[in-house]
Order: sequence, then structure tokens, then C-alpha cells
Amino acid sequence: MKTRTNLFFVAVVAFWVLGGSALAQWTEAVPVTEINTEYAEWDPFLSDDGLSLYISKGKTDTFYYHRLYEAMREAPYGPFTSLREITELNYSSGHIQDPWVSPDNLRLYYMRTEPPGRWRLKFSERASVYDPWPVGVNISELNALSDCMRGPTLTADELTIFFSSHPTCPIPGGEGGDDIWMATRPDMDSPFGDITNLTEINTTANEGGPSVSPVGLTLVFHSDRNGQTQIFKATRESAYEPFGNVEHLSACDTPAGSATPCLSSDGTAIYFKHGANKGDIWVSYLVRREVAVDIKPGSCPNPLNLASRGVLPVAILGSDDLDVNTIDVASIRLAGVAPVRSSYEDVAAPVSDGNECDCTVAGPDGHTDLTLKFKTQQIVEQIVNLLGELVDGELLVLNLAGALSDGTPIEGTDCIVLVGKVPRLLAARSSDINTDGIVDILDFSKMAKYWLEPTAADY
Ligand SMILES: [Ca+2]
Ligand SMILES: [Ca+2]
Ligand SMILES: [Ca+2]
Ligand SMILES: [Ca+2]
Repeated sequence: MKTRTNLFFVAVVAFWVLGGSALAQWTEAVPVTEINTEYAEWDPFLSDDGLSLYISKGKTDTFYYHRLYEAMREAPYGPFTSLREITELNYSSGHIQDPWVSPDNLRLYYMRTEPPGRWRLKFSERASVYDPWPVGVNISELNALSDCMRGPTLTADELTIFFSSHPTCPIPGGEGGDDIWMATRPDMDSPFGDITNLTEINTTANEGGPSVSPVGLTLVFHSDRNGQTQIFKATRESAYEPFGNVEHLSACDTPAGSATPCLSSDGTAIYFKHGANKGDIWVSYLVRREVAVDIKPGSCPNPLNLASRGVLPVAILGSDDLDVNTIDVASIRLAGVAPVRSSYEDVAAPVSDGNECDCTVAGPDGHTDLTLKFKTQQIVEQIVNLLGELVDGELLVLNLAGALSDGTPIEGTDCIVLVGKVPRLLAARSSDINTDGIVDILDFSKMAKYWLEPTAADY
């Protein structure tokens, strides 16, 4: 029987292709080859939707100063297919660097050098994503800090900002060398205050290039505390606590030094500047952990009655390597659908070394499983939206995605055999997911994003 693989799979499979050791948490970093040149590519920032990579670029044959660019792609995790210079911000007297863009893509924070060698933090706001960026205004309460801050990064609510000092003029009162600092404001109309040195992560060596997760609980940054400039990650339990758990991300190590990391909003990718070639952009991905999934435990194969108004039972199978209590149940999606119920029970055993559609009727194996129930019609609706017409007897691969409570993404698959017919009302609906009247790649990218959302746990 021929298997029609779920299209959403394309986005997810990229992680496995990039590979790396199954034991490593991050894949060995690779260059983002489609945007790197012999000139300087620095300061990566990935937009919240994963579709735009903002960088600064400079030191070309005709122009020395850095300028902001936006590389774009049609689906998260795919290659970037276009590059736009953000020309509306340009001016002749210095660098424009260190972009940070709000999740709705309407507010841009960046740095600009102004004679005599001052670094100014700028804020620009546009009315819609189709409008050009107006030249930014100064955030003067932070620019007053020795005119030398760099690398702004904000939480999604834009009420907490992190930044670092510049190599040539450290902000006084730190731990030594460059340091990372934090400031907060009660609302968007108030100035930033409470300027704090992050003494828990700063050392007498240099720290810089911070990038914070949307809710502010994970911070990645660079430091040369070990000699070479490397990427580090720190976490905290709440916004009121100091960061801890400082971890050197050795997967991002490069011979010429790695700096100015950007953590993607879902926490699964880190873009950074590789020191070679005047600066290139590289990326490392969080390794996904594969889990054993059994659709209809105790049944093999797994028929799915397209007209069923009931629920589809699915189990994530525990093993010596997987304690199912470590799974964040709220993160689980099967074909993009959340379960309606969950429980812990030993119902089945994993198939050993099978291909993706092998299955078993073997029952309990002594390892507790996470059992889940999904509304069958929600699953059917997702499949119809994706594949259109469904054929009785067809074999389909379904993808389950989620995360462990420590944030590690998990992924698993099992197969179903379609039985019967899709209810007529559902079949009549189109695949025009973004309801713009056209069924095209934009519908796919919107769905692909949704498909990957379960990994966006609280980082
Ligand atoms: Ca320092
Ligand atoms: Ca380069
Ligand atoms: Ca089964
Ligand atoms: Ca079991």
C-alpha cells in the first residue's frame, strides 16, 4: 500500500535531516548559506513567526557601514528566498545594527552610530507591515548610559529590555569588561528604569549580544570567559528571580568565535554570527527527541472511520528511556489537534525497529504510557484541509509533536487507514486556510506554523 505522507511533515523532518548526535541537545551549527557573502553579515534576529531573518550587513566594496536587511521565506525552517535592504532607515554617517522586532512586526528597536562615535538606541513604529519603517527616535533614558549600549533584546510585552555594553566604553559599575544589563518599565509609555547589572551571569570577561525568549525566562548571549567567544544559555523560573543554570552551548562553537546569538521565539533554533568571512550567519537547532506513538493501542492496523463522531485513542509509550510523566501534556498536538482528555496507564508496548507504519497488538509492558483522546472529526478536518479528497483504504502518516516539561521538543508518528467517507459538510470546506480567497503557499505556511506551535512552551 502506498503511503501519502502528511505535507506538514516537510517542515518537521528538516530537524532530523540536520541530524547531530541523538544525545546532543543542539545540532552542530551550519551556515545559512543562502544569505552569507564575502562581506559582513552580523546581528541576526528571527521574527516571531520565523519567516523573516533581520541581519546587518556591511564592509562591502562600495560601502563600509552596516545596514539592516530582511531575509524572507515562505515557511518556517525553509531556506530564505529573498533579501531586502531596509533602505528607508539609511543615512550616510554611521552603522545601523542590532535589530529587534516586536511579535506583530510593527515596532523595531535598533542601534545607530552618530558622530562622534556614539551608539544610539532607536525605536521605530509603523502602522502596518506594508509600510516602510520611519527613522527611529532615541530611547534617551538608556542612551544616557555612556552612549555605549549595544544589542537590545526585549520580552514580547516590550516591558523588559536587555542590552550589553560596547567594547570601547563599558557602562560603569559592572563586573568588568562588557556586561549584560536589564531595565524595565511599567507600561509602553513610561521610560525604562531599574537598570540592573545581571551579576548572576556576568564575569570579569566580556558578555554581550543578549537574546531573550518572549516571556523572559531564557537568555542566550556570548562571552569570552573561556578564551574564545562562545554562546551561552541561562534560564530562570520567573521574571522576579535571577538567571541561573548558565550552560555553554558547545554545538555553536566555531574556530573564529561565535557571537550575537538570536534564540527563535519557539526556542528551537539559535542563529548567530560566525567570525569567519568578515562575519557569516550560522544556525543550530534544538534536537527533537523521537517518541513511540501508538494510535488505537491494542489495534493493528489503525482504522480511522472518517464519519466517526467519537474520539481517537492515542498513547505515547513509556520506556526505560522515557518517563511519560516528564511530558508537558498541554503541548501535545496530533496532526495539529490538541487532545480532549489524558491519563496515565500501561496500555501497549513500542514496536522495536519497525518502519513508520509497523504496529503491534502487544499489550502492557510494565512501562506506564500517556494515553490521550482526540476528537476524530477535528483530526479529519485537519487532514481534509491539508490533502483535500480522501480515499477509503488509504494509509496516512500522522505526526504527533509536543515538548517535555524541560522544553525538549518531542516528535513521533503512527499510521492510520482511512475507512468510509468524509461527512459531506466537512468535505465541502476548502483548503483556503487564511480565507483570502486563494488556495496557495500562504495557506500552507500558515498551517505549517500552527503545526509547529506545540513546541512553543514557556521559554
Ligand atoms: Ca563582563
Ligand atoms: Ca560574510
Ligand atoms: Ca495501534
Ligand atoms: Ca506501556
